[in-house]
Amino acid sequence: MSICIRLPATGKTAAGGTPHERIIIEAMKTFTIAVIPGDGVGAEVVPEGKRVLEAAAKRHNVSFAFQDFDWGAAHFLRWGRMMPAGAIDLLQPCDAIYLGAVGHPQIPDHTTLNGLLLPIRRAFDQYANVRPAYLYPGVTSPLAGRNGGEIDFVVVRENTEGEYAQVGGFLYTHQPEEVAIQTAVFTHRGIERLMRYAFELAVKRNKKKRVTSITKSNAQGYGMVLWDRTFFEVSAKYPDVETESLLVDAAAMNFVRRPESFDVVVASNLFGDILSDLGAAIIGSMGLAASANLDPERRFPSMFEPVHGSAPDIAGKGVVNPLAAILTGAMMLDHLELSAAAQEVESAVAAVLAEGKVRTADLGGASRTVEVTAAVLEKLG
Ligand code: GGG
Repeated sequence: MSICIRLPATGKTAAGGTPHERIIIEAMKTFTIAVIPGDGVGAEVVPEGKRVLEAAAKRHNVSFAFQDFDWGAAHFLRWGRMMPAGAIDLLQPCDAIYLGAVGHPQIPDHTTLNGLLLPIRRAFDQYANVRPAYLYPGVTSPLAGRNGGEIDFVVVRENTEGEYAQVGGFLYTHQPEEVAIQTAVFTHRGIERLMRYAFELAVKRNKKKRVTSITKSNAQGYGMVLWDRTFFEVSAKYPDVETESLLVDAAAMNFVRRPESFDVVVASNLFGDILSDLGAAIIGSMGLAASANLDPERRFPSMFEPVHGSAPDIAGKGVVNPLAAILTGAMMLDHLELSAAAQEVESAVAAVLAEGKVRTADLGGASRTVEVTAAVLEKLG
């Protein structure tokens, strides 16, 4: 069994008597990272991400103590649970969690998701799911006439309540009159803190300074009405940030028709999940979509995962694109306040994509997973 141990922070130790003998030892800061490769291609992309993280850390005099947890579908098939009963306690002391993917053809998707991913997001109050959509120079968007850098927005998805609250149940199970009730839960506290995060992000990005709120209040007259009201309430505190409120259906159209107009897009759990996949598609590949499940208050470890799933159709073949996991690692570096290292990883990925020589099949190439990582490591220097 692995255990996360929080290691001491950076310190300086002075030793020796004479100035000649006095050696200043910089104790290297070590971050403990819980690693859950999970299922399918998760087990292939996570080792690649770790290699890049280690190389980036070395350049900045920090290190990572990775604690691997073999949870996921294989654990479920053996023990009947995606992760053990005390899993949350084991993860809690870690500085961050690095996750691959969950999902297995022999296990219902609601079992895998509700057995691992969703409970971790909720237990650690990772209420902001941040999913950037950036069209890298050298990558072809399926949208005609879009050049590198022209699509550049971030979907901020509510991550602990809304349509994923798991409130409901079945009546008359497996009978012709069966009823399933699935209740969405929207709280003012939950929406307000997410909206504040989205507005702060628009200010920090300092690009278009625009927040687009995704709603469906024309049809959903309670939860989405509270959503809209809270959006306008928070927006009043940010007079320098432009606002827009779009019905989710109109937003889906506009992701295709005018993606360049978006900066920060704030959405409920379900709408954010769907729109961020569309975001991944228009930037050229799901294999480039990174994400962070953040507890912005840093009370608990945040979790970093590529947006893609376990992709059983290509798992085990060594051909999956590792760049989503690598860019996810860069988001983790940024969260750990290693922003220079994060920037270097991002630039290395951008350089590989701009060059266009090494790329996996999802981007029209024939390179293998490890070749892409090698190219990123070479650019990293
Ligand atoms: N990268 C983690 C993973 O396997 N995601 C697949 C998935 O379906 N996620 C749903 C969600 O993000 O709520």
